[in-house]
Amino acid sequence: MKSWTSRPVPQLPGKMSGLSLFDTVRGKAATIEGRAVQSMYVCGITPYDATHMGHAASYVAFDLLNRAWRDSGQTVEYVQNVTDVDDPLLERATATGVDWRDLAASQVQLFRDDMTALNVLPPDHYIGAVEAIPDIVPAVEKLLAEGLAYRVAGTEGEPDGDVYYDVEAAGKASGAPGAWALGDVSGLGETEMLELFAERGGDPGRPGKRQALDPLLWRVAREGEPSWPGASLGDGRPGWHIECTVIAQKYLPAPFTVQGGGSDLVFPHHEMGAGHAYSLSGVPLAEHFAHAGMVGLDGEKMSKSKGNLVLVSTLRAAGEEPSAIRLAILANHYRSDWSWTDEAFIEAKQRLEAWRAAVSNAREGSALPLLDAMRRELADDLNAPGALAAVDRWATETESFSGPVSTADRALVADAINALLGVEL
Ligand code: 5CA
Ligand code: ZN
Repeated sequence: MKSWTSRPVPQLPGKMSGLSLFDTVRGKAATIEGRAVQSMYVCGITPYDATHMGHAASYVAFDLLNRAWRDSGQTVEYVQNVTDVDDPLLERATATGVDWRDLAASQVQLFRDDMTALNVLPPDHYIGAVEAIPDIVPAVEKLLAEGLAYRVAGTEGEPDGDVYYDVEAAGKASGAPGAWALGDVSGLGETEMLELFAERGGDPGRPGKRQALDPLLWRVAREGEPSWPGASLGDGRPGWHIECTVIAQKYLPAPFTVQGGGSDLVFPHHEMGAGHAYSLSGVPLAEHFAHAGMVGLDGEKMSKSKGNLVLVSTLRAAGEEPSAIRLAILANHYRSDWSWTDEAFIEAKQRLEAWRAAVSNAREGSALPLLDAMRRELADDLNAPGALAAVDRWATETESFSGPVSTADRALVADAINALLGVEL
């Protein structure tokens, strides 16, 4: 699938060092080992509605990581998917009388436009679930052949042959160091897992499953639903977790450095993906799992199904500056849960104006210490609010400065804010 185009990242003198990132599996910050090439998979959108501030915040979070790695002199291989066939997409298309393909295509384009506007660096591979089906089919066949997946018999209204992942068999089969067993990624107990599984696309009550938590790998064709050739599986469409696993394994090394997404993906999505990957390859999917907090509106999680959305595209259409939207997001630590408010957006706009005014008054020698301070904050688990506070302090000092303006410092401060925070002044 076509990705989007990024604006150039300015080169800065020196580099960031000693990056640490909170790792969900370890439950604490981990030092990310330096290497020439880092690799990252960030879960993409399900394109049935426009990008809301929650999605945007999750992509801005991992964009900070991308930028931190680049600033450390490392190359980044970045892959993102689009869940361009899934129940919510098909349901929305039916409800609105739009062809599901047209709905997906239009929302993906809107997402690309939003990401470009927000200066989020694009993935090197942007892969739709549909285009990955030829790679997913043999992966599911392999799991079946190894006894880590099974077919469920049809019941009234459901045809024969849906394929499920056997979490218990997979957990027992691994056993080696670094191997996966259910709960390793999320650290959750069974009761919590069951609740979340039902909430987040799982079907714990499906008759014929060996375990309530076994996730779907392949859904055989149903009347009125799109389907693709599945070789020995029969026509059908893929489950959600196997989609991301297969795409990540195809385009990234094993294990890759960071698997990212919002915290609502910890379970079951990243848990099951880690299991699928280990079952398929015998090595872990990723070295680290990192998750962004949930963004709400008026205290409730922002979600397409609740309809309480603040859309990036609506704000853009109203003439709001993408740099201000980005600053409003960055005022919150990526791991915290927070709510979008008009007041905070007004503050972000004021901050942008204050920074612009300060940059045009930059004092000689003031830029390098600021760059150091920003790098220190961002190397510490991507502490964007800390980096913003460093620029605020610099801006306050600069405001009262009345000597000659340094063009070199002016350019370096603007470049640092652009390269590290993705905010264009
Ligand atoms: N297509 C799947 C991932 S493979 C999916 O979850 N799509 S999504 O459109 O629902 O979400 C896209 C990304 O935005 C995910 O990382 C998700 O965790 C994140 N996200 C969704 N809602 C919020 C929210 N309210 N706050 C923060 N992040 C969110
Ligand atoms: Zn995913």
